Amino acid sequence: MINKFNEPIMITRSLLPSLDNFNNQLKEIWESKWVTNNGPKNKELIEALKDYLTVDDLSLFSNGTLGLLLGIKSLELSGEVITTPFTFPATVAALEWNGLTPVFCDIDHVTLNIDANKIESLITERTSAILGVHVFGNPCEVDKIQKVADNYHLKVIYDGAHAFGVKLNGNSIGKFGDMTIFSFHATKLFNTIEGGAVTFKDKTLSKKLQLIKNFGISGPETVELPGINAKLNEIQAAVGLEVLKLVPEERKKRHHIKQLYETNLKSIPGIRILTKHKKQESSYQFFVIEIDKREFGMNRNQLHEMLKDYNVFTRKYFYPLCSNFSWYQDLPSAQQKNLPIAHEKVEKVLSLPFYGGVTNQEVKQICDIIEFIQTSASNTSSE
Ligand code: T4K
Repeated sequence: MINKFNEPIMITRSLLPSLDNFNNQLKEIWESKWVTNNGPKNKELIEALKDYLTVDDLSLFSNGTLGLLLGIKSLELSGEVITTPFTFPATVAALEWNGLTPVFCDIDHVTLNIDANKIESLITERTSAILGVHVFGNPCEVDKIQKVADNYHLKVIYDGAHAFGVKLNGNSIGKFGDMTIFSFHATKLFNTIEGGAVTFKDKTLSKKLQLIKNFGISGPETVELPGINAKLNEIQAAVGLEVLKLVPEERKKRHHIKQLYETNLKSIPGIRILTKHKKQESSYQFFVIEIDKREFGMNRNQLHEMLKDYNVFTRKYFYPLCSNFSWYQDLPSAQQKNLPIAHEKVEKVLSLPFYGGVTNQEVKQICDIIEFIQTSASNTSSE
C-alpha cells in the first residue's frame, strides 16, 4: 500500500514574491498615487518583458483573454478563422466575441497542436486567419503554418498563453506569425495575478492596441476608435516586476521536477510523456502524460479519480473539446468524424502537479502512487 498525502497536492500554486518585496513596490505606488492608466510600473514591466522575451514591442492587458480578443479585433478580420478544438475555452471565445466563425482543424497526435498539414483543406473564400495554440507551451509548426498563410494571404495569430519564455531554434516564440498572446494568470509560471500581453509584427499595431484597451482615447478630448477597458493596473504590474525576478530560479526547479517525473514514470506501461521539440526552450508550464487504457490497465478518467483518493489533484486539460460546445453543434468542422485525433487525445491526456514548490519526495510519491495504481489495475484485469 502507498500512503496518501496529508495535504492536497494541487496542479499548481501561484508563484508569488515575498511580502516585503511586494510591500516595497506598493509603497512606491502609494507615494506616487498613480495606480493605473499606463503608469510607471506598466512602463517598467513592458521594458523588462521586452528584454526577457527578446521582442521589439508588446502591449499589456488586464488578462490573456482580453489580449486575445482585442488583438484579434485590431487585425480587423472577417468571416472564418481556422483553429484548434483542443484548447481552453478562451481561445474560441475570442473569435466568437469578434463575430468570427471558428473552423475546427484536427490536431497532431504527438504535439496535440493544430495539425499544420490539415489546415489548407479547410480554407474557403471566407477564411481570414489561422489561430494556432502552442498547447502546453509546445510550439506549433510555425514554418508550415506561415507557408500556408502566405499562399492564401491569411493572418496568423498564436495563443501562447502557456508559452512564456519559449524559444524555438533560439527565436522568441513571440516573434512568429502576426501576433502572439501570453497569459499572466495566477496559475502561470510568470504571473501578474491576472494579466496578459500581446506581441505583434506590424509596428502600427502598438498605438492601435494602446487605444483599443483604453476606450479609444488618445487625448483629453480625442477618441479615435470604439475601444474598451482592458488595462493592466499598476499593482498587477508591480506583482509582475517582482515575479519576473523569481522566474529563472522557478524554471530551474521545474526543470529538475520534470526530470524526476520522467525518470520515475518512464518504465510504467501505458504512459506517454509529452515532450518538447528538440530545438525548443521549454515554458515549464505543464507536465502532461497520456494514458493508453489497454497498456495501463485503466483509462485516464479512472486514474484521475483514483489519484484524488491519495489527495493528488490532476487536471484533464482541455476537456471538453471546444468543438463540443452546444453552440457549435451545427458547424460542419465541429463534427466528431472530422476531428478523430482531438477526440481520441482529449480522453487520454492528464496534467500532473507541476510547480517549483513540489518537493522531490512528493514527486517520487506521486509516481509511486501512479505505479501502484497501474500494477493493481493490470493484476485485476489479468485475474
Ligand atoms: N488561452 C489558453 C490556451 C489558456 O489556457 C488560457 C488560460 C487563456 C487563453 C486565457 O488566459 P487568461 O485570460 O486566463 O489570462 C486556469 C486559468 O484560470 C487559466 O488562466 C488557464 N488558461 C487555464 C489552463 O487554467 P482553471 O479554471 O483550471 O484554474 P483553477 O482556478 O482551477 O486553478 C488551478 C490551480 O491553480 C488550483 O488548483 C490551485 C492553483 N491556484 C489557482 C488560483 C486561481 C493558485 O495557487 N492560486 C490561485 O489564485 O483555469
